[in-house]
Amino acid sequence: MTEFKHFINGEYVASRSGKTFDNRCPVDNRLIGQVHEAGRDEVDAAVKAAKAALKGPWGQLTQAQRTALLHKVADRINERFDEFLEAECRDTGKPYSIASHIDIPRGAANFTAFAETLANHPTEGFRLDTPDGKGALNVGHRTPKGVIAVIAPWNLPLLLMTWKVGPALACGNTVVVKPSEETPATTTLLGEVMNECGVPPGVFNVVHGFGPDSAGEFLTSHPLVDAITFTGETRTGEAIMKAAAVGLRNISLECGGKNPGIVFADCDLEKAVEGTMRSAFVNCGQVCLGTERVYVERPIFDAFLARMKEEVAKLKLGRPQDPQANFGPLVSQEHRDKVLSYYRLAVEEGATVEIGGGIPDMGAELNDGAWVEPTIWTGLSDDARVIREEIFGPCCHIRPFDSEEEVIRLANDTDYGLAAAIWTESSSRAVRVAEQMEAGIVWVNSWFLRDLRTAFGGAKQSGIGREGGVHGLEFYTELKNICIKL
Ligand code: NAD
Ligand code: 6OD
Repeated sequence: MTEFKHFINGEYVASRSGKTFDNRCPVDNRLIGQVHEAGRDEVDAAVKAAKAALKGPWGQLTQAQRTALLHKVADRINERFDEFLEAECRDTGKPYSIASHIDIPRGAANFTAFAETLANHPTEGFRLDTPDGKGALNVGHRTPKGVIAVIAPWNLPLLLMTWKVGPALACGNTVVVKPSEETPATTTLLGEVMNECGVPPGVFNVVHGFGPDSAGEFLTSHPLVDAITFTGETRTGEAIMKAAAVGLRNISLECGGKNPGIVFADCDLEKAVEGTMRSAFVNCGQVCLGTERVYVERPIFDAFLARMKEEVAKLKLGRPQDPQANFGPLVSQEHRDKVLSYYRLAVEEGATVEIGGGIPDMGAELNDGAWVEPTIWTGLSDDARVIREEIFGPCCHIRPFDSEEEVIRLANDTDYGLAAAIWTESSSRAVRVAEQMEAGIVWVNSWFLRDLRTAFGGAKQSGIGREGGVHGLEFYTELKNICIKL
């Protein structure tokens, strides 16, 4: 059993109140750890340590020194790869085969990519004509925003936390991270790495706990926090936005999605099936960019559905360590209850269950885990709740369409606007349709193909702001204009 403590000012500390909560493994629901729950005192200590560190040795580092330090952090994560992998898979139940390709390498790459991008970003300059003919020079100068609160979710714990900590530190800020209550392990482990690499105390802090009336709320409402970056549900984003309004703190919100996949009859069918399988079922469907609504042009509808069912039947459920396994449990019993409630609702709303729809029999040792069957539905109406609400599970609805105009309307008929995937061999159609998607990210003949230099974020209720590449600079730095009269 592991004890997860807060990481404040370079040291692991217990909650003064002694309050802890259980950490369970979703593979079999066994108790694997006790997590200390931060009260206002621990959050206050973490924020004050982060504030003080801005003025300490961290604040004196040159950009080159910071870049070198962040490379060291990435290298150390890679050196301790197996520990991170084991910790992440124990918390989430996801297969090693997935976490070793996605979660851990990206968890490290987030430090190097942003250190390099930001180190090589030019500043803006304008020469202004003045009446005396001598002119003036305007120079943009960026400074760190200050203390950044990072509120992270459980689906890709290390990846999505470092996706924010990487650019925050690259820009010279300090951070207080609140990982999800479901997945405390890799964020806690990162504290050790920071110390091993010589990152000064107070630069990276971690407080554990829940959202409302717990660490999340105490952190986002702390007056010394200068900006809040959040990934999670849209409703939580609304609560955080309200907290940030006090003191006019900046926010970056990466929230939910109900993403469409559009499969045109002129696609490469096998590519479309392979990509849609990943977008609906990888990480047990717990990816914000995942496809829960699939629209298929009528001439290939039957063939596409048949191939998807064949591929779903081949998914291999199993323990994280099983090299053959490519499908794990959901993150928790609580999330399973939510996903299963949608499985029941789909039937009540008139869906045909094409495959799945229930709980698999995993055998005596695993039956207490948060397992659900990968599921495909057809036959729902466009206003069904299952079509409109984010489920965040391994399931999708497949519906035929007859024209480009119709499918664009259907794809955009949602409160969300995170991502879309388009499958077609016609490049002009791909561009035409992509340009009309009301979404922050559109993939053509691919899905979750990431280039960290690009803008990432959602439209409509999927979020506010863009991170990635230099786009994060707007959030993670304060831009000052210096005007020099010549
Ligand atoms: P969640 O909103 O329940 O929790 C996210 C984090 O917010 C957790 O650390 C939680 O403790 C904290 N939190 C909850 N209430 C809070 C409050 N009032 N104040 C401060 N903190 C609070 O989300 P989740 O269930 O962990 O993650 C799944 C959701 O995240 C899905 O909706 C998914 O689409 C979304 N998501 C979005 C992206 C993206 O990039 N757009 C990426 C991953 C996940
Ligand atoms: O790849 C990323 O940078 C990113 N933010 C992915 C988000 C995945 C959502 O579950």
